[in-house]
Amino acid sequence: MTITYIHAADIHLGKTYRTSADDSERYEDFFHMLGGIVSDAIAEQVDFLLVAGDLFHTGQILPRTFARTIETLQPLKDAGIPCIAVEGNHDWIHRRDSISWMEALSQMGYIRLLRPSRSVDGGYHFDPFDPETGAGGHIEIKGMNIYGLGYIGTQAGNHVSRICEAVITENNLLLFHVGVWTYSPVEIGNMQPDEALPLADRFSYVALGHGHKPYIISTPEGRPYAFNPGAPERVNFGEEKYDKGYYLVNVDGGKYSHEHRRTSPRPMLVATINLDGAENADQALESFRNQITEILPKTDDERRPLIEVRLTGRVAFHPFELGRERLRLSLEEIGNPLHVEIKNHLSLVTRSGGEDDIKRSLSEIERDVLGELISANSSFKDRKDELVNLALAIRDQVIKGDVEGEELLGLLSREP
Ligand SMILES: [Mn+2]
Repeated sequence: MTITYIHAADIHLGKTYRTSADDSERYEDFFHMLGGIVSDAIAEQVDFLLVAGDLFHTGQILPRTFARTIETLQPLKDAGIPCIAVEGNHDWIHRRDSISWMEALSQMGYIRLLRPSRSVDGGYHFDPFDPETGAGGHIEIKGMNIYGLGYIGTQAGNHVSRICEAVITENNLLLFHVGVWTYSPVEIGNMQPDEALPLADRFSYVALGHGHKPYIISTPEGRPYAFNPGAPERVNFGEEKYDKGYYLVNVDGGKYSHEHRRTSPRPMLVATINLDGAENADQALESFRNQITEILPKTDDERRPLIEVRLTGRVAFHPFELGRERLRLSLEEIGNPLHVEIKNHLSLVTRSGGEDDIKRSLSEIERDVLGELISANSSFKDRKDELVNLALAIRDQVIKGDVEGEELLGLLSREP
């Protein structure tokens, strides 16, 4: 018997930029991407579609995000193709109401949300999925046993033996929102390759999600067993060089073959612009414009790019003079970006020259100012560095514009 399925992950529906005027265009990118995968699933007549976590960008989504998700998944539901999903760190962290958006989708039959139950001694149980309640941890399709595990955080590696113990069937597949260290580009939520390896004995295919870059992990004998498709869209800056796509997998008589199908994400550019030696802000701006014009890729992609610019170099004017707004206007004129982030790392050199006169960079000045303000209060004095870092982290999140107020509060309540 032949089984065909699509394995996708990290769709991040609902991501937008609150600081951009054109956020609706970006917001639609992610639905468009999922819609394309749904169309492919129908065209390929797959037996099921896997979403290995982070269907949503945040735990608390807007009602319109829920409505657009239903609309996007409707053709799949109508075609009778099950969408089997687990929760990722983004879907999960803020769940505090009695029912999550993922659970609601599962009850309504748009996804089959798999989640194990736990016994008091920490054991895992994968109860059969019940379409009536939309809950369960295990589902069987055409003789393939599919198990689902969402995000269990940094302890994932310690749980592998208990997960394997809970599975007594043959011909198994595991959906698991976790990264495997060194392969995964993210730093949190990974396990070590040797911790993951026992999964290879129990599961023919481990469908990973979490890191937005594709990778495949093999046993020491060279059998690939764990697959991470990466996010199909470019979610964050830093993903501009990753291959983007999902896996189309075919199982024929127990033999697996996979293809990483490329998707077409929005153009993204991260540019470092060196303004070293600029005498004044006008000269720096001209150099900035010339360099950006050079760097911008010549493409026939109609979609407006996402651009992050890092300014570096020592200049003879105060870095504040080259204001964000001037840079932004120039960028808009040259590159017509949908969204821009500017990081100013310029440092000031005074006229007299010499090493002693190199003034600190903008980020050092920021740290000094914040440090003075914070240590002015004697009860904060001992925690100056920690609180400066926290203030800067919150500032960065606010500028990025895609975090909830609640998530920002979470940063504040974090243990030191
Ligand atoms: Mn993700």
